Amino acid sequence: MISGNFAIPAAVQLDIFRRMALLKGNDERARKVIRSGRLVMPYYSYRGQEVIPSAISACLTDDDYICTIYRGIHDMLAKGLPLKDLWAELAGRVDGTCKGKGGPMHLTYPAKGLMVTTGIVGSSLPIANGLAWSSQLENDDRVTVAYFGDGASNIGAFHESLNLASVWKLPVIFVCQNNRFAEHTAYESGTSADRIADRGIAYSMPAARVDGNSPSDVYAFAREAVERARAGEGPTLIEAMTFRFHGHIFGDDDSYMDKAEKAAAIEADPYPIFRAQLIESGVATESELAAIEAGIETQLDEAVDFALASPWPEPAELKRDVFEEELA
Ligand SMILES: Cc1ncc(C[n+]2csc(CCOP(=O)(O)OP(=O)(O)O)c2C)c(N)n1
Repeated sequence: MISGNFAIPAAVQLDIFRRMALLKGNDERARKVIRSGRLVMPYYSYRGQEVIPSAISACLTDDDYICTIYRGIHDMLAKGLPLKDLWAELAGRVDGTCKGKGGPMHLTYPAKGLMVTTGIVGSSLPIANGLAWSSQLENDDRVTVAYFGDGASNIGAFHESLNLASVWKLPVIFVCQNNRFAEHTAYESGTSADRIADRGIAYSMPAARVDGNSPSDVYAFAREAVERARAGEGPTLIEAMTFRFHGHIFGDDDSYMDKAEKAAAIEADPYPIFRAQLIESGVATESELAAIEAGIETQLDEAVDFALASPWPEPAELKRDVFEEELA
């Protein structure tokens, strides 16, 4: 596992913290709103995994692309999905990113390079390859990140995508968020490799397992990967070790998760640890960080109210933007 205290500039640390605070606040709000009965939706909590997209997004520009999965609201938000557009889509309203037709599992926002959220396990990778191939052909300097879980690394599309990306030297970064579970199946019960990063060797690409709780480790390795991709040197596989604090989906009975392992992971929650580090190292004061968090709560209040006041789509909306030729 790549780890260590890579020094990253104070401004970047604060940038990563802002993204993490947004992600954590949003997840807590989503679960609260569902519990209140104001909104009904399928919800896959990403709580515990905030560091990974926060540190990676700090290496990307708005023009770079990402593809992610149903448990990917954190990936989208970290790269700039506006909260109001997100919440209107969660609520299935016309002001949502997909005009209310996508819902929480199908978010898209091309203005920030957020190209697809998919519910088909493993399918973020071949789509990312397609985007990266278009960047290679257009020579547009964009990098594409494909996010996926550890379970997805056992799907054929993972292997086919790594192979082709390596042969064609595509500007793509494959980021596995190894949260130790695929739905209700523990890692060891479904995955032959001790480390998913080892699978990169079979496809001749740089690969590493990194501590997904360490903003500096994720940032350092992702930056190298982005530089390699932009220089035309091809793909990278990153396996970021993390833990899913909640069950697979909201309402899931998580009795299949080892209680001691879960308690230890929550005890090692990277958010309060990073927050304390920023204060100790003088990057920010307690009141500055509290102001960031309070600002996020206000934005969330506004986003939820905006979403629930937004109109429902009209029936005619069902056919719009679905087929190449609009039906009468
Ligand atoms: C092709 C396919 N097979 C099975 C499923 C059912 N399914 C939904 S989530 C999931 C587990 C995926 O786990 P992982 O890739 O580790 O992602 P995580 O949910 O942990 O983020 C499965 C098997 C699916 N959606 N798509």
